[in-house]
Amino acid sequence: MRKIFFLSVMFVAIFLLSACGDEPPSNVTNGDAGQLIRVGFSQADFTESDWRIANTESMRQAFSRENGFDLIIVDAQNDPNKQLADVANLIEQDVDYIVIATVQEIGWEGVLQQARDAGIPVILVDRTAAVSDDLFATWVGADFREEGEIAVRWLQEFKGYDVRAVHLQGVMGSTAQAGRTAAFVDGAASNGWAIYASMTANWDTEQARQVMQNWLTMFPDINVVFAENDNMADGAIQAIEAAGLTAGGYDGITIISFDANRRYLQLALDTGKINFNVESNPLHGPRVAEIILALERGEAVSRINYVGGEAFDWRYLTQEIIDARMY
Ligand code: GYE
Repeated sequence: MRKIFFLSVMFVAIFLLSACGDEPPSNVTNGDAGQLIRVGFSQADFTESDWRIANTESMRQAFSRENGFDLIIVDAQNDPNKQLADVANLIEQDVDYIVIATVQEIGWEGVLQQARDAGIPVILVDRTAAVSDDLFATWVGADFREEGEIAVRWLQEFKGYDVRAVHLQGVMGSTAQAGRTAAFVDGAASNGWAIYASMTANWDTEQARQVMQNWLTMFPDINVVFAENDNMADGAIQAIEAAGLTAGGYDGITIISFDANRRYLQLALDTGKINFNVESNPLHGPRVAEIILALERGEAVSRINYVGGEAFDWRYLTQEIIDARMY
């Protein structure tokens, strides 16, 4: 059970822990030093968010030559079609393994069948793909619907039935967006909450700021922002303050966010501007490297590897908690 830093003991959120453990192993090294394992990693977008930057760095560190890997990383730049072409190119390069953080879940049947026909195992990381189980070896990621449900349970506790929300969504069709959105929409329906508007801001701060600026003119009585990542929460806060309003705390517009990047937890501790933040741990590198080495040894790996997380209520954050975090 992971530590949950908010008030009520009722909210005991037990994330499904992965077969790889919830903390990444300290070091993962390919025992066969003479033979580098060639890994092609298709990343959704190098720069889309703090989370993504931490994720890419974690993969680079885990798949180092010192650890016995030869890593090729390609950046899909959040373009689903480019990502399909990137993966097809990795197949042509005949790498030993392909790792994919999908931009979108759909459209993967063809290229993953090519990988299977080429005998290249595919590991899905962070986001998954809407394909039959035989087209990938395993998926390592968070239970995004569970993340959203944790936020909903906290909002019930904090705001009761008086929720007049707007909803900033991630890239539409990505696994994280789909899970968090589903939880919030269902939670709003069962609690009778109002969601005045939902729109994607593609995980991006500036896009979120512009969308929120418009919403503040359309809906003067907004009291909650449900932002599906920290960078969009940041943009919403900027728009709220530019309008002369207050973000966060007990009296401002309640801000809910996801990812729990260190700098946004610090913002919450210092200012209270993010009320509740659900972690989605990005440090998948060692977990995926451990899985590849297990496959190299001919070991079976579980198909689904959920990675746990924590959740942070601004009222109970401390500098010690923040300083102890890995990203
Ligand atoms: O919330 C966002 C990133 O898939 C969990 O993608 C990831 C999401 C994360 O860009 O910041």
